[in-house]
Amino acid sequence: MEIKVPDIGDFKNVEIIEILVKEGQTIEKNDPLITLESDKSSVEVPSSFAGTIKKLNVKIGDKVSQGDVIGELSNLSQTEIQKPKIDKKDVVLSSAVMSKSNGNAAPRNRIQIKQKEFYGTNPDIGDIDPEETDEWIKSLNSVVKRDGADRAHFLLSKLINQAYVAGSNLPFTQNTPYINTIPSELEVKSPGDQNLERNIRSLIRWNAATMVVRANKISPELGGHIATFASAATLYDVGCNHFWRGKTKDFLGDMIYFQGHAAPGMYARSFLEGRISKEQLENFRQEANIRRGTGLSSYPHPWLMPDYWQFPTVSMGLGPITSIYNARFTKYLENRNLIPKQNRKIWTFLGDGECDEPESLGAIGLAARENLDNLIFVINCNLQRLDGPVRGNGKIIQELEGTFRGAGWNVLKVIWGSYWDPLLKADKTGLLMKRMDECVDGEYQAFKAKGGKYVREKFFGKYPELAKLVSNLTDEDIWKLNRGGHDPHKVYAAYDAAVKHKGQPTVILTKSIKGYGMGKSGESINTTHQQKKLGIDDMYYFRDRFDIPLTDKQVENLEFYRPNEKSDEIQYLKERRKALGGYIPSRSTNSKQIKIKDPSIFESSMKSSGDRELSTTMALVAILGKIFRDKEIAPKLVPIIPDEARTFGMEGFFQKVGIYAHEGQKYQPVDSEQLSSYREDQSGQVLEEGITEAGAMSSFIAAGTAYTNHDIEMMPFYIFYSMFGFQRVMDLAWAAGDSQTRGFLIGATSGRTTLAGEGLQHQDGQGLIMASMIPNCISYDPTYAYEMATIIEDGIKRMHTNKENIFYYITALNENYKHPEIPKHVKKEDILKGMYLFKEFRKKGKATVQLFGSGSILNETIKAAKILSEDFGIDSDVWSITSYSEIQRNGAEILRWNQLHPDKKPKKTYIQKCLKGRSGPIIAASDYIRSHIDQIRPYVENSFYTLGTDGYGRSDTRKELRKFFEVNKKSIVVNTLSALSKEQKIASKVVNDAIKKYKIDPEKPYPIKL
Ligand SMILES: Cc1ncc(C[n+]2csc(CCOP(=O)(O)OP(=O)(O)O)c2C)c(N)n1
Ligand SMILES: [Mg+2]
Repeated sequence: MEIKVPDIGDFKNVEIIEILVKEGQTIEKNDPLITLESDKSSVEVPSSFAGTIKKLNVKIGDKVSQGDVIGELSNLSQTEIQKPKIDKKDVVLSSAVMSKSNGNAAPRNRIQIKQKEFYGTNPDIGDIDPEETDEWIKSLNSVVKRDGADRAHFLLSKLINQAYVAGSNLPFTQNTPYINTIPSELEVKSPGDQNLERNIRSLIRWNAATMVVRANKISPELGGHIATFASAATLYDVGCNHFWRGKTKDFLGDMIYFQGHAAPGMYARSFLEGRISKEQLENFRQEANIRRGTGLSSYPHPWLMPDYWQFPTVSMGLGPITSIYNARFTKYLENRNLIPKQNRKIWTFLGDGECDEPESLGAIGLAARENLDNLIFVINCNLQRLDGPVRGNGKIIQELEGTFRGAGWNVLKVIWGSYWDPLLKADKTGLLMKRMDECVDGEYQAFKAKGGKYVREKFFGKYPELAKLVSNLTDEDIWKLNRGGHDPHKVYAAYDAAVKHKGQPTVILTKSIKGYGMGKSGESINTTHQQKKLGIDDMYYFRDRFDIPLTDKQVENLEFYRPNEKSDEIQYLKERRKALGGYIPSRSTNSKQIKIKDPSIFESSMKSSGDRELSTTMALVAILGKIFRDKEIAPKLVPIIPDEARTFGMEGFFQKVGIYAHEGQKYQPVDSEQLSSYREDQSGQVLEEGITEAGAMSSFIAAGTAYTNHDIEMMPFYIFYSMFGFQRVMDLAWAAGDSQTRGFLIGATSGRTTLAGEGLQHQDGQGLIMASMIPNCISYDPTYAYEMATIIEDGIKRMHTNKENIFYYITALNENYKHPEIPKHVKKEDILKGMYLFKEFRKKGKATVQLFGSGSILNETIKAAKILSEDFGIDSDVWSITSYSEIQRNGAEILRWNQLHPDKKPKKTYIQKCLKGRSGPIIAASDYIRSHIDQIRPYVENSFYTLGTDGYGRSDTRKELRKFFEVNKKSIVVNTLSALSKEQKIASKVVNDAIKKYKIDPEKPYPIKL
């Protein structure tokens, strides 16, 4: 049977660049036969059948189009490539209002409320017929009692739909009343020993606060937070005692994103557990000048405490977005059968103020869409942020409820503590719920700052019925009416419901008091967030309130308290963690290294491309294609693309390895006949993120830390439009470094003059500088395929074989040109060190210069060298600068050593070694701004001239842009001549003549001003 070229889209006469099979070879269905390359991408053509290749009709270099015969296959098995089958049942129909498939519908698997005692109905002043209202409510109550909440929901949906059909414009609300979601009678009770747990919690509170106060006694510069953990202690305590499972040999562990500035609480617990010493507590926030490992980092930083913290969360918003993508990546690994399905959970703690960060809520839609029931957000709504109330005039819990329900999450509100239950039950007027609903957060904050008498007057006093309801309570009783976030029973019940919930992510909205227990100087007041010193009276109050067994003297000495090892508290604490699989937080790794078995896969990139013109992006895609052929390593590759696969010529991956989609593909793609058809698959490999750089970066972090979070080494390649990389998501890139992420960031279409038509907001002249600011990010700006291949091969070895905690930023270009073979004299290690001699243009000329070029501008430099040699008789050495930042890092390190060792023989920097004995001024040109090049200036001994693309980009052709920014061959020539004339090697007239000849306007303003 004939094998034909399938539909390859709009391309005709495409060149065959590889033949991957031989005559006589037996192949499987889908094995790649040949690789085709257009001017934008290369794509493998797979076989539609299994069989033996009888004959091949084509050779490398042939040009083919759809339908051309590639060869013949015999011994067929008749299985054709499976087109995705569409099961009609799976097709999502556009949903009617409140239908099940709508994210706004009631959450699935909601608790069945059968026997709920109803709080009183809510009288409404605007009600024109309260009797009728009452009848409806009674009917509803009886439906709930008889047939359950689902039936009630069904009837309500029907009624609402009917109202729409009848033409009513119903106001939309996402809110439920301002009460707990789980009715008290349905709460699952904690099996824990409540007294012991309270004691433990109190000790943790004490040690956490004392740690901060002590540090600030040493030096007020050190800072720290007391109020945040004080408001969240119960939330962490219940999780640690009952829910969060550590990593064991058989279980990969739950993952907890702790709220960054609540870190003192985790240290205080670890102290009781015996994992953190008193000395360490005393060294909170003092890490720099003491033995590594004895200081405690201010916030969760895996870089600083690599065996302890897993997730850097303190920059607000990063925890939420990265945890969502980590939860998704966990499902990705499970669905691809790379890790076992163990019903692991990802818990993320957020502040309510933090929810104003776009990153916090920006990806919650994805969590719902992907049915991430492994994800639980806990938002500690203490109603305050740093300066004041989060929503003084509104209610943050209600606002967040609406947002999350609207996005399709399961929402559990934990507003009121158990002391409120009898009051809610006793109130038959509905006024209590009404009052709860109508009070705004600014008022709630004041209630807790001003005491029980104030609450009686201002809250209950508004309605005589409510005042009566609490008439037998003392002011102190009223003051004790607790909030849900401080009630371990309520918190336990919500956590229990959350871990059992299926099909949706859950958010738990807890109400708490900022600075809980800090007394008059902290509790619920606006300045509490920055309170890091407590006066002695506050410390006494704290001790008494939480029954800490310390004498006045010990309190004055700010002593920590850890009960005897054999005490019930310590035993209980340890036993709980043992039962749950070990201590948390804890960071470890048991991943197996990845090794490229066959290094020859990089060899073809070392060869000349002949007459073929290609971009470094294409070279990269070809390298990835080859890695995909290594059966062992291929599954570990994670291509991450934010909707630019076609721009980068990567659409071939769609068919080849599929796009990850947890529901598979429920539709026949519009381009299903084509080779690069859009194929979604439950075990797909590509993460096609859509237009979210922050999301894609979060996926990069998730994949690049899989070695620790999932004990499996994965190789992310996140490819993006370079301008929308660091510039857009720098803080996430910084967090990637802190997280010790391993992987490749590829800044495609990079350079300010390489991307021609797109203009100011697209042309990147600074991404490389940003990359160089991250200490463990290694960046390169390669020009040729052999450089790209060398860097990637080394990167895989360093990160995934040797397990170095680094990541790469590599620029890739979309400019097509011919690629030479790796020059014989070039050592790969020099490419990696940041510079190597590309070529000498020597004819015993008048003078010699050193020309530096990088990225696409190296080609201009080479052209300039030819002109200098041929037209001006100037010799030059042309250097390919693959990484200014590597040269800089080496230079700074060596210079520092030399400065500190004045009596020793100075060491040589790498650039000094390269330029040894090579004279003449250096003219360095790049597609990046001058300061990118200037970073190596302190380590350069020759006179040094830099040409870069400073200024705003604009649309035009590459040629015009390079002329505009003065980085083309003519500018390089003129600048070289000018440098030589300054050194009196040539006459200034030569320079002036060249300026005229090349029509360069010396009076044109500096481009930065244009
Ligand atoms: C991106 C970012 N901006 C600002 C800060 C500084 N900051 C630390 S805590 C805080 C207030 C936090 O309020 P909230 O989220 O409500 O947390 P709470 O302490 O009340 O639990 C601020 C502004 C930060 N850590 N990250
Ligand atoms: Mg807050």
